[in-house]
Amino acid sequence: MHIFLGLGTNLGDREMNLVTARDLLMKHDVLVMGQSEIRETEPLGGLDQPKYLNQVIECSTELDPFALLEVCKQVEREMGRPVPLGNVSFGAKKEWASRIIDIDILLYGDEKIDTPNLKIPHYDNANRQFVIDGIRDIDKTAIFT
Ligand code: PH2
Ligand code: MG
Ligand code: MG
Repeated sequence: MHIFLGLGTNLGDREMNLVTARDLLMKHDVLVMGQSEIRETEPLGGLDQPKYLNQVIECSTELDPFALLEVCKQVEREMGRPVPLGNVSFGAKKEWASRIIDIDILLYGDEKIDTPNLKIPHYDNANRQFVIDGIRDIDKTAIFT
């Protein structure tokens, strides 16, 4: 399946965190085929945090969406991101702590999934300029709804 993932980091060596995330995804059956420019962005929601580096990557994988979500979380853990306690709802701002790495599934082919733990497309794609610009770096024809 042809997928787009969003990478975000605002702690530590941010450039290196993006490299490490791409390398680890490749080790977990996610083939990285293309990458957007890297953008430095203000934290969403006006939070008092360091600035982020954001990048979109284009990948190919045989993993189904739920297995892919587990791989994203696995790579986040391998890079040392603490696992949140309990259930965190989408867009809950208290979830938005600074992070070494965040890997979000932005698009999974044309699939639409709406479950409590996984929403595809990502619920906030159309509101995040760094996501729109990142996908457009790779696919000039992308349309956001
Ligand atoms: N991700 C968040 C919260 N805030 N801000 C920026 N600039 N970039 C992000 O990737 C980001 C954020 C939640 O995942
Ligand atoms: Mg995110
Ligand atoms: Mg995330």
